[in-house]
Amino acid sequence: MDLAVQLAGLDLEHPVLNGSGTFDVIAARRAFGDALLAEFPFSMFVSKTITPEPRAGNPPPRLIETPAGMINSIGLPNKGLEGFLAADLPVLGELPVPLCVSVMGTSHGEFERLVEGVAGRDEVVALELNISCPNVESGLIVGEQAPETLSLLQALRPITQKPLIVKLTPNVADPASIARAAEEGGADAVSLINTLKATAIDTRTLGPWHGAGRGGLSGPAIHHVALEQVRAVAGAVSVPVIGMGGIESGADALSFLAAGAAAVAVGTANFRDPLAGSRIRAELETALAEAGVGSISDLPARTAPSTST
Ligand code: RRO
Repeated sequence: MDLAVQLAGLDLEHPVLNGSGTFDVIAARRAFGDALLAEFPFSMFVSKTITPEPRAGNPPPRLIETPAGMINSIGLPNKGLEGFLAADLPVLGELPVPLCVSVMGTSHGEFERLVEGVAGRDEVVALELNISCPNVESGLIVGEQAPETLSLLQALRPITQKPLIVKLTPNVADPASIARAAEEGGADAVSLINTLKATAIDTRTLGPWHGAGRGGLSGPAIHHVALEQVRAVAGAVSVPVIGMGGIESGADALSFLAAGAAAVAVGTANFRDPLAGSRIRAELETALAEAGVGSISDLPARTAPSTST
């Protein structure tokens, strides 16, 4: 079956991407060698989020497994913009699929610097704006406020014609209102969900498990929350939606497509099996055939969006 999709003007071989920060492609390349490139699990690679300056990330412990999921508190360790451009981009640019670079700033100025630094590079076909960070000027978390989201997009949209994909947080009452603000500001696509705020307690110390005190829950535990948010957002905007949250199988991926997503991203499953994306893509083909769907273009994201929220 032809699984090709068009996403924000990009032609992708199939609809399975990775969630930002869930697949260390440089380590995977070391482990799997060129076999990884010959059968790359994703149709576009989304980088770990980068910030303007280098960051060490949060103190350990950073991860805990939970029933059907995990809570991470990684804290954005990265080399910073200059380090990323010098050390990581040349390696990511050799991948056999288009590259989307994920960025996060704490002010319009920081975001502008990141978008200017990344968007001009030929290796980069799209940018993901991770808006889960507090704005240092207003103190508000950008992605939790529609006006903040709109004004950020209005500042960034003139800088590049490359697709801007806004990564939405699930930690709001009405994600569709944030998605609409992103669309109004000129976003080309939205992706959701990021992790749900979560806490684990270390019952030996009675304090928080994570070094940073709390984290974000991902994995199958959040799958149906994500599906509901994707359904609501896909019904509220005309731009394509990338759905993610606990995808473990082709049937899970198909559920997101049926809920209105144009593409899906595999996240937590990559930690257990770096080739999960390839398996899920193969299973998606079978699941589509079993559902009697002859072509991916027959799915809801390609028809008029519904107005229900
Ligand atoms: O690095 C992290 O701790 C992190 C990020 Br930037 C994010 O967007 N979502 C998440 O669950 N963890």
